[in-house]
Amino acid sequence: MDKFKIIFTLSILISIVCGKGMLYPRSSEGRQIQSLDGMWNFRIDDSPTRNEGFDQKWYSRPLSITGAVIPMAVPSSYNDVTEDKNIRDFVGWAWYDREFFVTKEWQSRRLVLRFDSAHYYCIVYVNGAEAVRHNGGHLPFEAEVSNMINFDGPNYLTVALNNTLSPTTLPPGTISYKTDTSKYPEGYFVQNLQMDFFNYAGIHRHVRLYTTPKTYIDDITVTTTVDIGSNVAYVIYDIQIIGDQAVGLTVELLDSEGVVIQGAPTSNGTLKVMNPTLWWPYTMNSGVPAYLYTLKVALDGSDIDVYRLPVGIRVVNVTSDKFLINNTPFYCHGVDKHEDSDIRGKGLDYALIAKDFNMLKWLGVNCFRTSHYPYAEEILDQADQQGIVIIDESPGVGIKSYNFDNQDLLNHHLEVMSEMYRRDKNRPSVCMWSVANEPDSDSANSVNYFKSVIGHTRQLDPTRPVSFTSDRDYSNDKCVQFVDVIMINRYYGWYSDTGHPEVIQRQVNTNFLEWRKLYNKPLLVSEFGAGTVAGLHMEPSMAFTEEYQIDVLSQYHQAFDQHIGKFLVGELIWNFADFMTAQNPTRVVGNKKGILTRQRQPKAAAQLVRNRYNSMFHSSFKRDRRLCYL
Ligand code: GCB
Repeated sequence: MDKFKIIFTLSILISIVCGKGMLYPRSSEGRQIQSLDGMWNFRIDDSPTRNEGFDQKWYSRPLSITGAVIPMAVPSSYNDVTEDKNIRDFVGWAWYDREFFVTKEWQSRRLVLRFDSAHYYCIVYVNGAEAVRHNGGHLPFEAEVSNMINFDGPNYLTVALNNTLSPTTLPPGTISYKTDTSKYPEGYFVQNLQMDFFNYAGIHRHVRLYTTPKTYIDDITVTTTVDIGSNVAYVIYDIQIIGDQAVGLTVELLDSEGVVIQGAPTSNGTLKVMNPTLWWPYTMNSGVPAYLYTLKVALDGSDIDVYRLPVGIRVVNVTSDKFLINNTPFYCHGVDKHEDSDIRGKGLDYALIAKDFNMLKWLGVNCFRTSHYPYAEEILDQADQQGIVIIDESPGVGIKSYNFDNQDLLNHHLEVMSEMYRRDKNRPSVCMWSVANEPDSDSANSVNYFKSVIGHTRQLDPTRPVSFTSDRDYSNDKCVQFVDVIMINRYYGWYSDTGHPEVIQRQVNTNFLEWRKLYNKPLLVSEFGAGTVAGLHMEPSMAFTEEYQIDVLSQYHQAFDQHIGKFLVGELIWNFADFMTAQNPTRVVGNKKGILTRQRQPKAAAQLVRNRYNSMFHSSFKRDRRLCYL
């Protein structure tokens, strides 16, 4: 067992993140993409040392030669794909491999291998040699593999993936070694989680090989400003090129019909846009919400690189009592979500993404938080295109007071915020960063930790507000002082006063006013809800029935209505849908606070929410019509 511990710790120390940019792979005149998704070979290393894979160098030969393999879908979590409890609840190294071929036409190209996310700690081998390793799920990593590819025969891609959560991972966790042999077998250990969702593991998103020319566009950063009064916007861009720095380039801004409206020949600058069509949440503009321009960057020469980046022109500001998008007050009527569904766990699924966005629109949701980790880029694409505001949350969930003094954890958290910013910085839908969920923000040692994480995030991105969600009280939270918008998670009528929804309004009002007395900042309720088993009914209501969820939510709604337009800037229901958790006596095959089932069918409360949210934005169209159009 010691060996297992040592391997994991060493791996973390030598983790690397390659490259500066992390542009989403897009094919173009200069770039091609080969998907490596599909059915891979798979095996868990449940040997007594949990280290047989490295001892026997499983990466040096096809996995099927060193032992038995089963087929495993990529992308998907591996946990719920089989009937094997050992695989579902596995902790340690899981191994994947597959064969692939590369056309000789790509021999002169730069080849990049990109994983959009693999949870949690990942080492990637190409033809037996290490290509890249990455520490953390939910975020992409890539490596140039041009010199590792065999163009004359098969290539092997092997992945070793460890899902162990430790005091230096995000989310943090611990392993308990059960040494009492009167109760547990030799070598028994369990993973302790500090969060309320199943620790799904696997290659969760796309795996792709893509090409670029040798001189290539490594990164593009775009910010936008809007001068509402004079009907002018500015697109400020900065392009990083790697390779021949003398190469010329053309930058063009195209409207949604592909017409060039502005251009420049420099790698950084400002494009002035007269009469801009702004990016709006769909609830703030019934005409053309979520309008996207395209920034087309093309390098000169015979072997050109071309990259097209969607750009939404919008500006976000926060005052002492308002959240402003394009200088217009935005009220977030939304939900918290999870990447979670039957069979695939946290694996990317286009049908699920389409269904979820249809459901979000059906409910009238205009905003969601990526609780409790950054979601797939394909999900954020839909938010950009459909005009849904995103509060982009890091995997910093459940950080306890005993974690704050761990310098390695803090360093990792700073790195994760940098990776998140690098990935999502150009997205108009991302309107706020949430650096953590429900940390022990009342402990003295949380102060320096959050001063540092929030300060770092603000330094990376001065254009978006930064926050975290607090479940502490106004009287003892020590870190809300650093945020731009106060986000609080509240469970009156559920974790306290269970069965008494009649006290919710009073408690919400008292609490809001206390926060307001202390801080002159806008307030957003980032969680409230009640556990509800679909199909369970009782009148009068009781906890866990569909009637009780309605009673609880409507009490919150009535309380919120007294503060909308004052300092309350949003409400997020916990949760959009039921989701899987670890087994625990307070969870009945998962967390049931969804207003939808895990299969995305509405519980009775979904109708209540649908009526409320739809009427909110239909009336806001009338109220704000003048402001919504320039
Ligand atoms: C919370 C957490 C969320 C849990 C939820 C609950 O405060 O932020 O992760 O799932 O409560 O249902 O207990």
